Amino acid sequence: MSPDTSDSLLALPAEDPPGPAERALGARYDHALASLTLAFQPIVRASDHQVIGVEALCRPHPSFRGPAELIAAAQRLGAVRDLGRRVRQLAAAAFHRTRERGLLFVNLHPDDLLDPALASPSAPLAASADHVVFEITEHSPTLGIPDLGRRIAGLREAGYRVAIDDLGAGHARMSLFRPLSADFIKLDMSLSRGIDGHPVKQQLVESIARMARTRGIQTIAEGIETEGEARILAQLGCDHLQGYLFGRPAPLA
Ligand code: G
Ligand code: MN
Repeated sequence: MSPDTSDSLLALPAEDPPGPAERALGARYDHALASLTLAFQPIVRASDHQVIGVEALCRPHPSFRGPAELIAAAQRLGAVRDLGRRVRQLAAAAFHRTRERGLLFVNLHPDDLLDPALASPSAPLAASADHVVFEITEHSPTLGIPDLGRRIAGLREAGYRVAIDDLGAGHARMSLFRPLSADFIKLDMSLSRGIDGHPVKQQLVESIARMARTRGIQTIAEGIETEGEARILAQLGCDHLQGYLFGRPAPLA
């Protein structure tokens, strides 16, 4: 594993020599990175449930409990960009098989936005940029990214589309709206959950969907598990839906 250098948001301070625990984590992490796979979850149009694309999700080796734990390890090891590059390489390798299903949504860590390789013309996804949507999460580290608006504009100039991920999650601050021109907004599953019996969530989602539409931004509601949630979200003006009701994340057939 080659640690990230330079202006990473998350790299360990250089004066921290790796102890035994760090080295063990590093070995476990290296193995998980080498055996990393992706699962793909469909995103469907709200009006007729036609698949418009798939989201690529990390599926690490079982020595990590899930993507969040793998990302936390990468952060501790100062290797977040390595992980992001690996994910985009795997996504690119799967592209010819996801293409028939429309757009390919790929999650970025805030630190990936500082990686010069991200928007490079020789990046693995560059040739398919017009089918790729990068999901940018609203987690608070995003606040620390210099020139966030310019970096997002650079991705769009390189042909990618951009989604704001997890809007409405606990950590969300709506801060990404400020500099942003996005193509999609993804509403966190906490907004979808039980929305058919929750008038306040309905009002919130309806006003977000309306605001997005007037700006030419499409909305995707996440975490749909019931027909009732799907029906009301379509009525409230969400363009697309994602969740177990339509398909769990799964390897490509
Ligand atoms: O942060 P992001 O929205 O990319 O996270 C997606 C995560 O949500 C994945 O780990 C995926 O397995 C999970 N997920 C996807 N659909 C559903 C759903 O309908 N219900 C629940 N509980 N989790 C879901
Ligand atoms: Mn996502």
